[in-house]
Amino acid sequence: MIPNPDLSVVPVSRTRTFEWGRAGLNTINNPVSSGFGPWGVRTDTSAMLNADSGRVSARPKTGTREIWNLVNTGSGWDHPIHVHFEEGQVLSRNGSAANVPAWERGRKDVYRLRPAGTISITMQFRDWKGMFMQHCHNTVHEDNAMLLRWEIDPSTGGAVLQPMPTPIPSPQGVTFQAPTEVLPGA
Ligand SMILES: [Cu+2]
Repeated sequence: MIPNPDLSVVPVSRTRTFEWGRAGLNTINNPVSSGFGPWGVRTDTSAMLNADSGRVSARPKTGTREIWNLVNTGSGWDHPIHVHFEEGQVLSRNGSAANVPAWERGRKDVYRLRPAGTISITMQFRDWKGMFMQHCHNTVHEDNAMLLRWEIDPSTGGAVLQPMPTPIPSPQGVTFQAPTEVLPGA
């Protein structure tokens, strides 16, 4: 295995917290773009929200590094959280780096979130721009709204259209519409 990239040389521009649990609600209620619970994700101080592909929940800036705290608010499930398209490294489990075994210290994009546990990860948003998602990879959860959209904000560099239109699939093909909601402070 090659050594990990040394992310400690990149300043942390922001820390976000994503809580994964039940009792999600939907603020958009678009029957095409919305998912409906009971599972959901709380982003920082937002409500516990069901998925909606029209909602942008986080907008990290190109080239910056962030720390994301993933929190399991329940005690009955493991949630394997998959963050699309950018690799990360695990900093700590339940607040301590000593809780991260050697086999979990490599470059990762799925993070096992244990019951009632917390895992802190760090990523630098590098080459890939645009619309991404993160979700629990338990099918019964990702299909029941434990999924959110995030988008790399190119305002510090990069030439992409912003914001990306939301794809709306149908049997007749895909149409696009403007994002429905951007969470305050995203
Ligand atoms: Cu899950």
